[in-house]
Amino acid sequence: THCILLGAPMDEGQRRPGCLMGPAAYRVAGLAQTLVALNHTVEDRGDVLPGPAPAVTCVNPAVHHLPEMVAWTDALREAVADALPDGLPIVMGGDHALALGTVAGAAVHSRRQGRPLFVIWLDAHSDIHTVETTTSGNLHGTPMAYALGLGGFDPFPPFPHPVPGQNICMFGIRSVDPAEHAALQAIDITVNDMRVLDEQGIVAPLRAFLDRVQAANGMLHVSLDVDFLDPSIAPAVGTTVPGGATFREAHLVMELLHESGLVTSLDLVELNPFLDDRGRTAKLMVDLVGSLMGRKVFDRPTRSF
Ligand code: DIR
Ligand code: MN
Ligand code: MN
Ligand code: MN
Repeated sequence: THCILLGAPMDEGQRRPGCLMGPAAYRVAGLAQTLVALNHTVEDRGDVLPGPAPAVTCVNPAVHHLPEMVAWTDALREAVADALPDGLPIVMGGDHALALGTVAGAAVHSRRQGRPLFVIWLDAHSDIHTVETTTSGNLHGTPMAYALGLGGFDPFPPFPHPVPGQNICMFGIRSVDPAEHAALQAIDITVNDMRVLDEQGIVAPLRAFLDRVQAANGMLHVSLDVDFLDPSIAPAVGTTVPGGATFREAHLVMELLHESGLVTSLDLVELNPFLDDRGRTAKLMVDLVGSLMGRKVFDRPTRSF
């Protein structure tokens, strides 16, 4: 696979500074070298540069850094849509607000290909606030609602080709605000919260979704938030929530995604290197990308997904 690295050094989607050092941390932790060692080719296109922030405002006074996020959304949508014809874009964040742009870019490309877009959201949070419902004002809590084409995103360009709820699958969810709960109830969307993983494990729900992606000849965007992982193994994130995915669960997700052969784009979000413990979270994220891109101990008989 030709892997295209794109840096998104931004942290205006939440309030704790530091995520903008994420792209540098992934480079230091050896993301490119890991991919090359797995016989992939790597092209680091450097950091995406947003245009000037437009003069936009919104009715919700809690929201901060709206103009900056509109500029990032435009720049990242174009960067991802430009990269997809050439290979597999891996966007190194940056906080999760970057997915406002990356999923939009994937949607532009999938429409051009005439193939449906599917999204896997690996996160403690459902990130399904609109600009109007967010009470924290942190736009990293909004990209799912934008991708669904929900209203309440007036200052943003309309989402190119909204992703139907049935094409979205969330894993690891364990922190949902009241307005998000209402949104999730109103939409046909698969939310595998931690209770589902406790009862069924991660394999059955993931395979069920991947079967649907394959049957539809879909493209698959994976958005991996560091807080999907349990804070004991991934401390470098501003919004830790106890009870997250274990080391093995996370690697298993990545290994199954690799075996499916369906992944077409990837976000790595919310890494805050300032909060890390000797780079262990950055290294874990790089190792998870290794599993996603084919690292394994032994080959296993392939299952037809
Ligand atoms: C909370 C936290 N739901 C909010 N969200 C996220 O601020 O809207 N934290 N995404 O990582
Ligand atoms: Mn700022
Ligand atoms: Mn998130
Ligand atoms: Mn999160």
